[in-house]
Amino acid sequence: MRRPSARLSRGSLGDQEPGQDYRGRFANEKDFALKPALCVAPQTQCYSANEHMLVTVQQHILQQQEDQFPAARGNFSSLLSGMTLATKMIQAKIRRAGLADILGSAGATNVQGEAQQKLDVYANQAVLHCVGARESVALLVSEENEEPITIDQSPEGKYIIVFDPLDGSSNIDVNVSVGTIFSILRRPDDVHGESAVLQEGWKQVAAGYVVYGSSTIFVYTAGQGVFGFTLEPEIGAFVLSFANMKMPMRGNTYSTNEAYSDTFPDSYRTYLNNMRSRGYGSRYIGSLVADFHRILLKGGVFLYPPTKKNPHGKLRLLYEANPLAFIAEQAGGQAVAGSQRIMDIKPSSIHQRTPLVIGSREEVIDFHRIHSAASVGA
Ligand code: FDP
Repeated sequence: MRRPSARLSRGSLGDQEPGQDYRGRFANEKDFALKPALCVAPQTQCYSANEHMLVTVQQHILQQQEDQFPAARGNFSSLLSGMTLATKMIQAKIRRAGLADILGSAGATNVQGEAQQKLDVYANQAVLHCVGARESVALLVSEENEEPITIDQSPEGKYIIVFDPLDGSSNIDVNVSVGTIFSILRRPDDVHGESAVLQEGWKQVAAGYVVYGSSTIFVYTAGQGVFGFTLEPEIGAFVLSFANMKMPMRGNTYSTNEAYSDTFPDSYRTYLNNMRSRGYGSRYIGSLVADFHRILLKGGVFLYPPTKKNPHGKLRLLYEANPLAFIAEQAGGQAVAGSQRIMDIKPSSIHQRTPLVIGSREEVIDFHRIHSAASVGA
């Protein structure tokens, strides 16, 4: 793939990105000090878009890096700006669903054996096009492609982008929120191809998602807190709207496909019964990004347990569970698969599935306690 020169101004994140120190830790509670103009709060702060004080995602990344990594070369921020461009293209298509011929099946199945929607195909092409052309990309891994796509095997190819271009795509045709999820890994020296991608989640350099809902929101972490940006349609830019996001320690809802609960392992059923007996409500959209976004803002827990149909869980470790786990932990929450921290799982294949329990810290601790007791008793 031919790439245009994409170097950004000095001060953006390049070789010295954060995100390398998550081994063995559940929650990273580090607060990140931004310049006063951005105003950090101990709790998530909502910004009303004030035209005199707009902070775009690009400005925000540059400002973070200027403070922390003054010698950085800009490759990393260029990657993130490739992602934001792709997601703006995707959201523009989604907003025209029903007007243009973009709803329905594309007539093929993807590597997961799932029917590909036309928008799945478009979203995949948009990310491949926008991110693949950026300098420093070594490999791209998409839910929609069986094999990793090699972009640059030279030492300049430093980063691996792993993504689900359109998550929750079975909801597209019925006007329910969908999303894009991505994770950025550093390519280990002299390692190429699939084995370069098979890294534990704690090695992620950055992760994020976009939820195409009543508004379009971009949420990301580079290991220094979680920040949310709302697409301002008038100017076509993602504008800072949630600074230093923190997930509430508890919520009052759980989110799972209860239709499968008869086939959940006992510990998951015990945990659900426990929450019901404490008066919890249920909220399940069936679009992971949308369900997670609600939990990030309001607290609670999302579960996709092993089921009879999917004994290893349904969700994908590398481009669904890991990026959301990184964001959850950075916001003070947790993410586990049974008794194991999601970000400690060593992947054995790029499309590996995993069970997932993710959400507020206290909720996941409750689950972990019940699950561990069941394992000891078994
Ligand atoms: P979808 O199949 O519509 O793409 O991983 C994909 C996903 O949606 C998640 O977004 C969602 O949380 C989950 O699957 C829904 O699965 P169920 O239909 O089995 O509940």
